[in-house]
Amino acid sequence: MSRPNPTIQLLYITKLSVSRDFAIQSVEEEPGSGTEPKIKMRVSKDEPSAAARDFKVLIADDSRVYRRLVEDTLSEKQYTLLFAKSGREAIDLFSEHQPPLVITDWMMPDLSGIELCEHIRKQSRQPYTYLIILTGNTDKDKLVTGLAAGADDYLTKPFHCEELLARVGVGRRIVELHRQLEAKNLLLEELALTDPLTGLPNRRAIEDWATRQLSGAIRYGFSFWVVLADLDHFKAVNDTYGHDAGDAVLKKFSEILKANSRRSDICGRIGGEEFLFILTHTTQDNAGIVIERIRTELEATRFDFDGGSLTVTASFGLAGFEGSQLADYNRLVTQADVALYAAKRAGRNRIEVAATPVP
Ligand code: GH3
Ligand code: MG
Ligand code: MG
Repeated sequence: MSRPNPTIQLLYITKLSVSRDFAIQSVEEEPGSGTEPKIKMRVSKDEPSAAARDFKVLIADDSRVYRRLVEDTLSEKQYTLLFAKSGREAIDLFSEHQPPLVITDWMMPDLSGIELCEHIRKQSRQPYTYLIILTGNTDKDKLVTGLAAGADDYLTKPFHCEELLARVGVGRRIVELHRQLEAKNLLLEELALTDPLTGLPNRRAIEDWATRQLSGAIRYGFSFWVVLADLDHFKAVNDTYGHDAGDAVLKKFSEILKANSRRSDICGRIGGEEFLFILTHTTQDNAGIVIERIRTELEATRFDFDGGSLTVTASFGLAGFEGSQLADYNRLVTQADVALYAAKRAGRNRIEVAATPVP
């Protein structure tokens, strides 16, 4: 089959029989020709990219003609296209598919493009949605209103197909930049909440988690236990075997802690050789059994280094409650700390339970 001549052609369409080999360049109303638009077409030169296929574009327009014109323009990039004949339909499709780019008409029977933009912006969803208003209205005031409603770009009908493609391309670039930024922010957030040596949550992460869990424990009456653990005579490990040996001990203790904590619990390193472990939905006796298991596992672990081999122990302080109680996270940590130092004073390598009841 021979391909159409790539030079610009003019033709009238009545049944929207636009060939996929063409990309629409502009649309003009022919005077006296009713609703039949006159379109200029030219052959697409671009190859579709694989990434484009994963990029969803929602087109909201009550005009069948314009939906089709936008479809034919964008189809050469092989974006995944979604079509809405009304504002309501656009909202439904948007909620269902969360497309990163929306091209909307201004005037639609039920909801205007402006209202659609405002609706999408109100959702303040992540990642970013790039909004293009495509309208017959050339009034500059309307452009300002559209941008103020949250649109990123404004294009007037009849559109130049290369311009629409280029502007959609800009939108895609912006959306991809937003995605990269969000991914980096997520990573930074994760790093800010992680102890780099052990990969465990750090003090801040535990505090965030614990504060939320504690309010659940208070409201729903489930148990909440705070365990503070501190390695015994750890300074001597560093002094005798070096800092790397000390780090290896810290990592091993982290592994033991993690292996003994349920997914619904949290354990982390809060600094130096101090660790925090929080258990919920368990009795004091069972919390004690878990901590005892951790204590004996560490005690039984032999660390071999160039300079020799050693065993390390840890002391533990436990504070918390079973049943409905009013409690404060920092107070519980302080109580666990007091219990921990009682364990240190009593000879180390042991567990002490906070004596004072939680007020
Ligand atoms: P105690 O039984 O009373 O807890 O004695 P300790 O020696 O464990 O306690 P101390 O607070 O005197 O010493 C803590 C040591 O932990 C000192 C420091 O060198 C070491 N330390 C803190 N952070 C790190 C770390 O990230 N890596 C290594 N290797 N050592 C650390
Ligand atoms: Mg110590
Ligand atoms: Mg210490």
